Amino acid sequence: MSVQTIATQPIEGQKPGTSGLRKKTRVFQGHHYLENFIQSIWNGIGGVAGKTLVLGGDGRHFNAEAAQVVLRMAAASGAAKVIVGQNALLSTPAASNLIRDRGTDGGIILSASHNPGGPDGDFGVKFNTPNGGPAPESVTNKIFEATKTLTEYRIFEAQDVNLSILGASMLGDTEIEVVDPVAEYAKLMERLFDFGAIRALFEGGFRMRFDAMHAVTGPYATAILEDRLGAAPGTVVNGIPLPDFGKGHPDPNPIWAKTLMDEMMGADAPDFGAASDGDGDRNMIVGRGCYVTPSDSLAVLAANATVVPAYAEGLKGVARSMPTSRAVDRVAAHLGIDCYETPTGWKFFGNLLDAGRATLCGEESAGTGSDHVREKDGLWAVLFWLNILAAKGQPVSELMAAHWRDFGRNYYSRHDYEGVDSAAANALMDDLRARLADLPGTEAAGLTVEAADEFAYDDPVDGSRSEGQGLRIDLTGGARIVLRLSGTGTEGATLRVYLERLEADPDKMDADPQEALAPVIAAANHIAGIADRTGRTAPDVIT
Ligand code: G16
Repeated sequence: MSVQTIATQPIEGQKPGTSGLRKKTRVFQGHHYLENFIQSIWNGIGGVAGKTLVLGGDGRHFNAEAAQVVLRMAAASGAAKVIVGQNALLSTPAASNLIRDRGTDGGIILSASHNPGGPDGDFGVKFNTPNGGPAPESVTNKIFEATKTLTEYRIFEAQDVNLSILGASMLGDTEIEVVDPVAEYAKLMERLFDFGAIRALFEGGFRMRFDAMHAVTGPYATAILEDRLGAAPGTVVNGIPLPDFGKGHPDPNPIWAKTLMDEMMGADAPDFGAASDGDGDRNMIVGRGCYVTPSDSLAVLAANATVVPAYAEGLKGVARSMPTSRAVDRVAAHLGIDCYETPTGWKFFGNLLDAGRATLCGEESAGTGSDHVREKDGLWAVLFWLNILAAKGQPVSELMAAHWRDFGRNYYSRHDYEGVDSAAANALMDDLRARLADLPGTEAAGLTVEAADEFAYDDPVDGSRSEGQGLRIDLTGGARIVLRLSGTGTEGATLRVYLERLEADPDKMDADPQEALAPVIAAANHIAGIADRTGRTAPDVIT
């Protein structure tokens, strides 16, 4: 066993996006590609000599091979210890928990989240800091700078470490500890929620379906829902993680979790349905005949938080990403707590959570979480819902109807135009940005523009400023359009159009969201010229 120093040169485009570096799997498998990026992480964070790291991934194609590379590179650069999930598996929230629980210097998560996997799918690498959260821009910028000047990387020449057996071994002078990926996380969930009440709910005949989408959450969901909480065997479906996610798209939304949606909308549907994504940080919540948008889910969790033991004392504050609907703002106002609006990307919540300004955070992109870890957490959100349902004894549809009666309903939808020519997408955004100042007072599809700007965020904790975070257009009657380009895609550009309208009339709260939002959709097309600019007459994905 010896340390090899391999000459290399910078590879273009290794710029971390919304959540780490995501590329086609074949790109990551290219000559030096992964090694260059890992060495750049080490260089960007001031080296790993003497440090302890956590390592795990979502089990997608290339996960196992990449984990061995990371271990050999950590050992070659003098890491004291790496704590690895068995078989290189760790959900993103479980990794965040381990980083915090063990007081480590951070961790590497191998995942492209909800993006499809397999040789023709996507792969990704993200670095999380010692607080357990995704590296903030100040750190990812340093990593990106390091990719541009790299001339060599260091790697240990050694056999693969056996990651199937729990326990410690040595790789050179670096200790490798293989841990059960589920155990610590399950204990954390048991501390947060009223497991007794949830168990009693299942004992009473409550039926649930959890679609793990052949991604990392399967073992977690089976261990917690079926083994510990007594949900009927078979509650968890698609529970075995597969490298290609069973050829599915592990994105828990009504489009990609269609089988679950069909079951929940059908005759004899279970009481409650849920799904999680590739790396277990996203969630979808659906009741019998009633889909709950992620924005509404955040609002409901905030409104009912005190039924959960961990939040019984109340919330310090809440936070949502800017494009997320403003449903939670209304709850926060009612509770008299602060509501923060951050750019898209979980990393922006980290400072608020660390500083004790926010307890719950959420995003329209199916992410919800709290200060228990520093990542969004799919299964946590599901358990939170179960805890509320157990305490309230109401079906999801009734709970939602009551919530809307109390707070109003923020009709909400996101329209995605995928694989758009990057130049055309940028031109659309540039042109709209240039016209923002002239929009207030103009009319579109019968709605008047009240305000328009480009969102910039001043972090109230560290004072850093993040600009260019999406174009927002406020319309009459509490309606809003937001446009931004996705930072997680790997092909062309994805234009996201977020649409929202507040309905305060209790008699109009049962409409189909696309119909309720029709004027806002028309206004968005008119103002941004989407069809002309992109050549698309309809979005590829509507959620
Ligand atoms: C990541 C980020 C989220 C973000 C989502 C979508 O989620 O952590 O904060 O909302 O991507 O980002 P974009 O709109 O730029 O594609 P995940 O679950 O993919 O890690």
